[in-house]
Amino acid sequence: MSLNRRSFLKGSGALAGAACVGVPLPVIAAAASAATEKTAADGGVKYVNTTCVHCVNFCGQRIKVEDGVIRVVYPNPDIAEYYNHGICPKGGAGPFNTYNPYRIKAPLRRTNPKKGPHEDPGWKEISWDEALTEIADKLKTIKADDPRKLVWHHGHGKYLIGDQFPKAWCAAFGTPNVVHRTTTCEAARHVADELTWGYHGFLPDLEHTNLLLNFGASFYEAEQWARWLDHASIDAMARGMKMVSIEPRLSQTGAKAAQWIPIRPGTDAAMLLAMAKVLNDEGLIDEEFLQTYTNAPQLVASDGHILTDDASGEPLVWDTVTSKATPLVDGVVPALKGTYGKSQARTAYQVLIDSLAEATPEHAEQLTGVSAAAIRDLAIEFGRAAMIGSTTVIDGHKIRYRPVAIHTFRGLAAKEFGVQNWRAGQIVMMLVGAQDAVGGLGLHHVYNKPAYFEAAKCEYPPNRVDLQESVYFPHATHNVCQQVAYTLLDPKAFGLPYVPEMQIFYATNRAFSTADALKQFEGYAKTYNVVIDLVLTETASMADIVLPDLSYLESWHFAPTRWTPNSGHKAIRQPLVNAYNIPLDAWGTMWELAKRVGFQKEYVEGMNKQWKTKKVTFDPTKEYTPKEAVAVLWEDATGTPLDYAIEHGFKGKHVDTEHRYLEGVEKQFKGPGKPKMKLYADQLVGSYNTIAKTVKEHQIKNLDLAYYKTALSPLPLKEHAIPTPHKNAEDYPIYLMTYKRMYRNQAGNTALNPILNALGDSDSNFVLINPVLANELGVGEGEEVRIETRVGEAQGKARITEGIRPDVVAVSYSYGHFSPGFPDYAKKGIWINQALELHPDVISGMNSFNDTKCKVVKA
Ligand SMILES: Nc1nc2c(c(=O)[nH]1)N[C@H]1C(S)=C(S)[C@@H](COP(=O)(O)OP(=O)(O)OC[C@H]3O[C@@H](n4cnc5c(=O)[nH]c(N)nc54)[C@H](O)[C@@H]3O)O[C@H]1N2
Ligand SMILES: Nc1nc2c(c(=O)[nH]1)N[C@H]1C(S)=C(S)[C@@H](COP(=O)(O)OP(=O)(O)OC[C@H]3O[C@@H](n4cnc5c(=O)[nH]c(N)nc54)[C@H](O)[C@@H]3O)O[C@H]1N2
Ligand code: SF4
Ligand SMILES: [Mo]
Repeated sequence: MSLNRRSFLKGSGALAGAACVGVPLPVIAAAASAATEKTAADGGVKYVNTTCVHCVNFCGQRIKVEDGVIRVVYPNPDIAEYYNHGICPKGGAGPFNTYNPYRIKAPLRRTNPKKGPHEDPGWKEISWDEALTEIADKLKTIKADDPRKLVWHHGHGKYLIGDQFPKAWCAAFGTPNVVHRTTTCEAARHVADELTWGYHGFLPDLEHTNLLLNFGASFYEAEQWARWLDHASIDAMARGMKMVSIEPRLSQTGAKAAQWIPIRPGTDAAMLLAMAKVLNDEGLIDEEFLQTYTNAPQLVASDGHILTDDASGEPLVWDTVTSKATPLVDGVVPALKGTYGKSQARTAYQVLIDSLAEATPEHAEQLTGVSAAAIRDLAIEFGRAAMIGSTTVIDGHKIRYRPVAIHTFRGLAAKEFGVQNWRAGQIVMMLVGAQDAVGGLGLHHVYNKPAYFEAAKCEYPPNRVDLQESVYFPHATHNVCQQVAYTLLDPKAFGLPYVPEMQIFYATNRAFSTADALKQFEGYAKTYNVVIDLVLTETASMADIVLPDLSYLESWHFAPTRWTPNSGHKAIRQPLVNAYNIPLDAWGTMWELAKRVGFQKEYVEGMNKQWKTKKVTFDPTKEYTPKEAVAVLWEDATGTPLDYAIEHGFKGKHVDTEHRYLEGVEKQFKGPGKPKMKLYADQLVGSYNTIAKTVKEHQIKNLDLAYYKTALSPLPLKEHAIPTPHKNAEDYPIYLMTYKRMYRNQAGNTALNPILNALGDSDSNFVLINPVLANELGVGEGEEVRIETRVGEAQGKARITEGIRPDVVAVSYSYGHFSPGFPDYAKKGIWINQALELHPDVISGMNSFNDTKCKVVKA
C-alpha cells in the first residue's frame, strides 16, 4: 500500500488518537479514505464543511453526520492549500464533548449562599424565563445606578462568537469592563510587538527559513498556529532547515529539532542579550537595516528621551556628511554608533552597545545555565546564516533575504518580564535585518496602530476594574484578566471610583487558569455572578446562576481563522446537531438580555461599529437569529451569499509577493520621512515619567517606582532575566514551570472527554523530574512527590525523564480539576496554578507562569 503525504494527512488527523493505542497511522488513513468514499452515496449521510473552534487553531473540518448523529471528523481537504492539512486528537474527539452527558442542560440557580472553591453550590434547575428575568432585573438595577459595576469576562468565548459582540453589548450597556483572557495567554508577546513595530502577530517565513530558533513555542502540542506550523516546519526541515529548540523542558517540538538547548526558565532575555553582544562584537550586524528602518541612529539624550527637532518635532540623527544633528531626510547619512553634539547624545544603537557591556555569554551562562560556548556558537551560526546584505528576486521583486527566524509563543511571553524577553528576541532579529525579509519573520499589519509608538496615557484613577492602561499596567492593550479579582478585594487601594457588583463569565474558567489561583476565588465571592459554559467548571462553582450554551458543533458563527505567510481565508461554523435541545446559545442569550433590559437598538448599532460592517450591515430595527447575524457578517466580508459558506465552509485567497514582503516593514519604515521600528523603545521612557509624576501627585502607595523604572527600561536588561522569585525565594531551590499537553485544551471541557482520556496516560498528569534530581530526592518513577512554593502546594506522581533540566520540575495544565460538577474521571492529576506565584509583567499586565521557585519532597 502506498499513500502520498497529502492523502495520508487528509485521513490521519481524524483518527490520530487511535494511533496512540497501537494502530499504525497509514492503516487508519487508508480505512478512513475508503470509509468516506463508500458512505458518500449512502442515504441519511451528509458531509458538512465547518470550522473547529474547539481550540484556537480554527481548523477546517469536514464532518460526517449520519441520521442526525455526528460520526467522524475529518480535516477539510480543500483548505489544505490555505491552512491545515490534518487535525488533532482533540478535534477528532470533539463530538464527545458535545455529546458529553455531564453538560449543563438547563439553567441552574445556586441554593448555598456560601461561595468558595470547595463549596457545593447546591444547584437547582430553573426555567430559562426565570433565569433570564432574574439576570435582567439585576442588570436593570445596575444600569440605572452605575453601569460600570458590571464586569463581563470571556476567554474562549472571544472566538466562539467573536469579541465584537461582547464589546458592542457592554458598550451599549454602559460598562468599560469587558475582559478577555489574553494576559493569561500571550499578551506580553503582543505588547512587545506593538512597542517595536506598531502591531502584533508574526510567523516565520518557513518556505525559505534555513535556521529557526524556537524559544518555547510548542507547535506539535499547543500553539495558536500549530496546524500550519506543523506541516510547514516539517516541510522546511525536509528541505534542510535547521530547528534549534531553546526550552527548559524537551517538548514534542524540541524532540523534532536538530538541537535542544535546555535553558533555565525565566532567563531567556539573558541569553538573547548575550547573543546580541556576540553579533555586535563579531560585526555580524545589518548596519543598513538599522540605519534605514529602525531608530538605531536616533540620538538619545542623557535622560533617555530621543532628541527631536525644535521646528518639526522629528527625531534627530547625527548626519555624518554635515556633522550636524538633523532629522533623517534625503541626503543624510546617519551615524549608527557614537556620541555627538554639545549634549553628548548617544545614538540608540550606541546605548544598546553600552548596555550590553556586561552581557557576556559568560554572564548569561550563570543566569541561564546554558554554556557560554553554546551561546556564542549559536549567535555566530545565526549571524552567518542570516546572509546579511543579500537579496533575492521573487516575482520580479528584489527583496531582502535573511533566512533566519526566532519564533516564540508563551515560552518568552508567559513570565514576569515577558515584554522585555520578547523585545530581546526582536532586537536580535533587527540586528541582522530579518523582519519581513524572505526567510525571516513575517510581521502582521505592520504599524497598523501608530498609537503603540506613543507613551501610554497611564490613567489614574483607573476607569476599568482590570486597571488596563492605567498607571499600574500602562501598555496593557489586551486587558488584565487576572487583576479583576485583586481589584475586587480592595477597589479603594487601586483608586477605582466604583465597586463592581456583578460579573458575567462567558466561556472561561478564569479562576482555575491563572497563577496564584485561590486569590481569584476570593475576588469572585464579592459579586453576583452569572456563568455561561458547557460544563460546571470551578468558576461556575462561584456563580449565582449558570446558563447552558450550545457547543461549537451546534451553533452558528462567522468563525475566526488563521492567516499564513501566503494566504488568508474567511470561514463559518455551522450547527450539525443539538444534542440536548438547548434553546439558546450565548449569542441568543445576549440578544435576549439586551432586549429585556432595553438596549437592543444600541447593541445592534454597536455591532456595526465593532465588526466594521460596510456593504451589508445590521439593521437596528430588526430581530436577528444567530444564522441571520452570521449571514450579515459573511456577506459583508466576502461578497458571496451565505449558501456558499454553508456548502464550502470557507473561502480562501493567496496573497501576492508584494503583500507578503513589501507592504509591511519595507513600506512603513524604510528611508527618510517614515516612522522607525523601535530598536530602542523610547515610549517606555515617556510612560515611566508619567507614572512617576502620577504616583507623586496622587500619593499612590501600592506602586514601587524603582521596580517600574527597571521594568519599563527602553532596552531589555539582564534584570529582566531575574524574576522576583528567582531573587527572593531563597529557600526554594528548584525552578517550577508549566506547559500544555496535546490531550487537554484549556481549563474545562476537554477534561471530560472520554476519548482524550483513553490515550495511554492522558487522563492524568505528573511532575517531570530529571534522574539527577530524582536520585537526590530518592524518588522513583511513579512515586508521589510534593511541590511546595511560597503560595501553595501540589502533589502528584513523578515522571522521571532526561527531557528536563535537573534544576527544574514541570507540571502540565488543565489537570486536577475539583469542581463538584465534574465526574471523578475528569478530576485526576495535578492542579499547579494555586502553587504558582503571580508577578505580572507591569508593562503588559501579563500573568507569570514560569517564574516560580519551589521545594520538591518525596511525599
Ligand atoms: N498552568 C498553566 N496555566 C495556564 C496555561 C498553561 O499553559 N499552564 N495556559 C494559559 C492560557 S494560554 C490560557 S489562554 C488560559 C485559558 O484559560 P481559560 O480562560 O480558563 O480557558 P478558555 O479556553 O478561555 O475557557 C475555557 C472554558 O470555556 C468553556 N467552553 C468551551 N466551549 C464552550 C462553548 O461553546 N460555550 C461556552 N459557553 N463555554 C465553552 C470550557 O468548558 C471552559 O470552561 O489559561 C492559562 N493558564
Ligand atoms: N493541546 C493544546 N493546544 C493548545 C492549547 C491547549 O490548551 N491545549 N491552548 C491554545 C492556547 S490558548 C495557546 S496560548 C497556545 C500556547 O501555545 P504554546 O506557547 O506553544 O504552549 P505552552 O505549553 O503554553 O508554552 C510553550 C512552551 O514554553 C516552554 N517554556 C516554559 N517556560 C519557558 C521559559 O522560561 N523559556 C522558554 N524558552 N520556554 C519555556 C514550555 O515548556 C512549553 O513547551 O496553545 C494553544 N493550543
Ligand atoms: S488543533 Fe484545535 S482547532 Fe484544530 S482540530 Fe484540534 S482542537 Fe480543533
Ligand atoms: Mo492561550
